[in-house]
Amino acid sequence: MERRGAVTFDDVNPADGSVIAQVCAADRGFVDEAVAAARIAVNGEWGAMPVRDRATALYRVASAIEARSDCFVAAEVADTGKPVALASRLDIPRAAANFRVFADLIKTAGIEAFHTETVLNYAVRKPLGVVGIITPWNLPLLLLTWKVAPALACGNAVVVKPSEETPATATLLAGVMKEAGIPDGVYNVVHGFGVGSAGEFLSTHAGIDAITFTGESSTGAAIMAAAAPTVKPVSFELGGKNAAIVFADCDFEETADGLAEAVFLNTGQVCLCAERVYVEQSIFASFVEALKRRAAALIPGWPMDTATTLGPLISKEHRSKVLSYYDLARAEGATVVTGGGIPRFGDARDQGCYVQPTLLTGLAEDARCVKEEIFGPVCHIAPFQDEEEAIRMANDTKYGLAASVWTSNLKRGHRVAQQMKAGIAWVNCWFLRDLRTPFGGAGISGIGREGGMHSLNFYSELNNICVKL
Ligand code: NAD
Ligand code: 6OD
Repeated sequence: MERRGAVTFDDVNPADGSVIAQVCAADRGFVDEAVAAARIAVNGEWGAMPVRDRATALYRVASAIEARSDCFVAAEVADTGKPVALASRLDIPRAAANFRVFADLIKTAGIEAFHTETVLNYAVRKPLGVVGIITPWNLPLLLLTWKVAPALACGNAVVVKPSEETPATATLLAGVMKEAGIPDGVYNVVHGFGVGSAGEFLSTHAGIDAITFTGESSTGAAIMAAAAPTVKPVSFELGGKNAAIVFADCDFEETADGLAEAVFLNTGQVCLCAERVYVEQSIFASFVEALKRRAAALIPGWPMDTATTLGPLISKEHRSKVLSYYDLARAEGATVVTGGGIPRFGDARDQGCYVQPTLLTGLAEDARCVKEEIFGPVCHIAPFQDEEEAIRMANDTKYGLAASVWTSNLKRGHRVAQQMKAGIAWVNCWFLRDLRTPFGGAGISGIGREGGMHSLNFYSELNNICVKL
């Protein structure tokens, strides 16, 4: 169902500040209608559909995304300003993969059973009901489908609220759902903002059975409070201030390449990006130089140019935040190794949201720029003397999302990775994701785990049946 005539807001292309669409903001009544439609779907054909048929429907969704890949890529690039090469390689293929992986998994997911001489206990998996899904702007379709796919696999219906910055691909997905034969009411999109808008209407709604959210830690706290009166289960994937530890025995060039990606991919707007890089003293100076060379090699440009490797930030507001941290870093005594400002193009991109990739050194470990998530193409690089000091500095954070360890000593790789306070710790790699593995954060980086069976368990009601034999 589409609603016209409501309040609208601008969808802005961050590459040049142009307005690319008007988006209808859902009012409370529209959210009510979406939740009601979802309830009918979950209580009807969809909720009752045999698992094999549901999985087949999800495979059709994956194929339909792939068939319309160019359209999804163009929409994602226009909304986010991310390089077309990145959206084509990561965002859109991963969206299709999310549906395939969870379709595979639901078909093969077993149940728990405990059998004694006198009693048989076994669990049955039922849909939770109507799931509210609230997502951010950095990897819009990837992160949305990471939640939609397992929720649908478990027989739920969903009401999704994509970020106000990136409404396009969630909307296109509705067309794909229809094409793929997903019944009406199973996938519903409401657009808008947080407080006093669709985000709040959803998280406080009595007809929503669970909320799954990806975004800032402070937003997670607000949603948790809003969801508390109706006792909704919540799953939160929140912010990070991720550390990388580089030992002198690492493969130098491979590590510098890996770290350049970990710091600058998606203009640093990936929750898993490394914003704190700790380098063993003996290679510190040469490693800083190696990262500086890689920062200089990035190509800021028009997002649809296949040569572009660095797009703009998402919005003017976010750029002001990132630039305020560049200024704060100077005030806190940082050496700006490279960057620290805004690039000039001499064309419409000067109306966009670009910033220079930036490397900082020389900050104290308690500096705000070392403690607070910036979410831009920037990191602070600090030297360490030994393994113990590196682990202590890496773990000195309220966050706990991701970490990476770079060393050719695998024994040390395992040892250090296992001591990281982080939902995921990579050894000699970054952002390699097996979708069946647990994903989530420690500390203020999240609540719960999604991925593989962890997702299926969150999106299901497990009922235990106890039979006296
Ligand atoms: P955000 O928290 O500002 O917004 C995320 C979503 O929440 C948006 O749809 C927004 O409209 C909505 N929202 C905002 N306030 C709300 C409220 N009070 N009630 C209900 N909904 C509300 O985050 P963002 O700026 O879109 O994304 C960047 C943040 O997301 C960073 O902190 C980043 O680390 C985090 N993130 C985390 C992960 C992860 O997997 N852990 C992944 C991506 C992004
Ligand atoms: O790969 C994923 O499943 C995932 N949730 C990635 C999160 C990236 C954060 O920006």
